[in-house]
Amino acid sequence: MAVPRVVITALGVPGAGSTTLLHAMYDVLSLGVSQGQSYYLRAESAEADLELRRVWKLLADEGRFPPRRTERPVTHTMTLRDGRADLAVAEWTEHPGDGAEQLAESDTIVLVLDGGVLGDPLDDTTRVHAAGLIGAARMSFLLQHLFGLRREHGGACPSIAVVVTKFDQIARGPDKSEERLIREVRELLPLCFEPGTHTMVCPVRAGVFPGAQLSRVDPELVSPRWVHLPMLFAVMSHLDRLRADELAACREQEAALERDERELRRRVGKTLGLTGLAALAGPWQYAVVRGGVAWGMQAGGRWIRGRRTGGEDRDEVGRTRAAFRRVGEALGRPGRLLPAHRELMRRLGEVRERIREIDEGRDDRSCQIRELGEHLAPVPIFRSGRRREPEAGAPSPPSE
Ligand SMILES: Nc1nc2c(ncn2[C@@H]2O[C@H](COP(=O)(O)OP(=O)(O)OP(=O)(O)O)[C@@H](O)[C@H]2O)c(=O)[nH]1
Ligand SMILES: [Mg+2]
Repeated sequence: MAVPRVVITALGVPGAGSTTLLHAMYDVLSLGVSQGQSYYLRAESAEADLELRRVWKLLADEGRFPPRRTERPVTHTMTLRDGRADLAVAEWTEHPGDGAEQLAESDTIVLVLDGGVLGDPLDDTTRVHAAGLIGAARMSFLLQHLFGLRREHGGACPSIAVVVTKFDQIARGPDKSEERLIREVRELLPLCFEPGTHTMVCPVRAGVFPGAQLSRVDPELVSPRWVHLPMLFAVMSHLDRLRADELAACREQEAALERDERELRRRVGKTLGLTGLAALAGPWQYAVVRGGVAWGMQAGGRWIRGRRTGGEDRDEVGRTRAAFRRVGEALGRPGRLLPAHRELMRRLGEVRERIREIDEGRDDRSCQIRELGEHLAPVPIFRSGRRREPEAGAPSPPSE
């Protein structure tokens, strides 16, 4: 199976923390994360790896944040691997949010919200201000545009990772901050929770710093948290979509094979209504003898040619009747049907087994989705606005 490509677009106002997130994510995942299944990220070339790492090292070693106002859009191509194989090739683009067309191909949209703006609980007045600062209106416009395009041309909506950066700046009050953030996000970006959406809300941080717009910090304070989860979510939601697509294709194939099988039965049934039938060797499945002419029928039920027999031969009439009976009996028992029918039933059996495998989550892709889901258990994921229940034994949210 070809390694799937996942197109990821990160949108955020200048200063929201997109570039820091990207480099922190690469650093964490290029080293690898391990908990049950392990995951590793690899840039497409040694030079690209060096560049991604260099920017992060500036922060981790010298306390200097990446250069601001990154030239955008800029795309990084990386391969995500689990312990066994390549899972997906991810194209991660930092997008300025000014050209809606470029977004159309995205499988996942990462909405980067500046956590420095969401630090304190919002009320009706401050919410309007915060919505302006995080660029909520533009994000909603772009999402509506995208959803509209997908509805028009068919296809699933891209999944959405709402990433709240600078989690170290989020005030910890009596109200649990993660729950408050989720409520806030739902009010600021309700479109992310509409029917048909698949959305993660993920607070991240590069470290615990004394401010939200510093250019230099003490490198000792660098301690990235959950920065790799948006990438794992993007790949998981893409695999999930491929799984749904394969299931739909299998169901279509099953319906088509069932139609063919009914048609074959109908034709055979009609043939049996004629005067006589003889089982023939060679490419023919069986033949009808009528008026001294034997007609052969090939796999798939197409008449192929007629051949003269030696007229009314008593023995042949006897053999024809016996074959007629045998085919009639066989029709009631799928295991012993005509070869063409047997082949149809074999393919139908294969397709039905694949459907069962996917339905019961026994196929490779379902296993990969489950394993990625285990890593994502600490953050809330919503389908059409409904929160996924955390997996049993999931780690608890960060407590600092
Ligand atoms: N407290 C805190 N500040 C952060 C964190 N991540 C980023 N910042 C601050 O946010 C600033 C902007 O981060 P960038 O990653 O450059 O943001 P950007 O979205 O790429 O910004 P532009 O390239 O200008 O569009 C940084 O210079 C830091 O001051 C974090 O985890 N915690
Ligand atoms: Mg930047």
